[in-house]
Amino acid sequence: MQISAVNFALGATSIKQVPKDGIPQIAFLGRSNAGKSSLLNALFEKQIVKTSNAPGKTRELNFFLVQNSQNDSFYFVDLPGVGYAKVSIAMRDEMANRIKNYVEKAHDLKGIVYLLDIRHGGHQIDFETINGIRNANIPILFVASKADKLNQSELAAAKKKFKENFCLTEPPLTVSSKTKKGLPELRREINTLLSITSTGASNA
Ligand SMILES: Nc1nc2c(ncn2[C@@H]2O[C@H](COP(=O)(O)OP(=O)(O)OP(=O)(O)O)[C@@H](O)[C@H]2O)c(=O)[nH]1
Ligand SMILES: [Mg+2]
Repeated sequence: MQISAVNFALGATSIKQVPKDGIPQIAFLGRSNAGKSSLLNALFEKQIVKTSNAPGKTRELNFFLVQNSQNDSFYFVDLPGVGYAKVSIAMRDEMANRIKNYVEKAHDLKGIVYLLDIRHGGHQIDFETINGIRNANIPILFVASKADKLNQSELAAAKKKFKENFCLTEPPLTVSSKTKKGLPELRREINTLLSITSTGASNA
């Protein structure tokens, strides 16, 4: 997918505000600070999504309307990070509910890019969230982020562990928003997700 235009469309705080215009949606999910917003900026090749050193930056379901070079339209959705501890329990529950409702009810959601920091093998909240997505039959593309933080041998070991932990058939894609490593492969995999019409999964 070569992106020719991107515009912020809306920030949704409830399922009622999620677009129902038939345009396919790809959502980016993962723990807070995993690098979702940074990855979107890297894919968009412009700094349109807010990122932060402080986890918990993204609170709304942020919809970006994207056009590719063939003039097809899609939404890329920047979701709040799951399991962020430093907000009130009420706020954390509300964000978890927003995500759950979206995953279970959004008609045009074609797939979820699930991001994990390559240095972490996965936390309880990742396993719980991934089970929920699998139960909702939404295809998942597993992506290990911040690949620039490890050397080659550490990367190989981390990919193997990641594959085992999440019972994947293939190792995850590894990407870095900083060095742009893995972005061409990610674009290709997103294309594949968009072309899946029945339920199924990419590397899940
Ligand atoms: N070295 C390195 N740092 C990264 C990379 N991607 C993101 N970061 C850093 O990680 C921090 C969090 O990035 P965000 O993109 O805001 O993470 P997020 O998943 O959107 O976080 P929430 O909005 O809290 O859920 C920021 O300090 C980024 O600069 C990467 O590929 N390499
Ligand atoms: Mg974010």
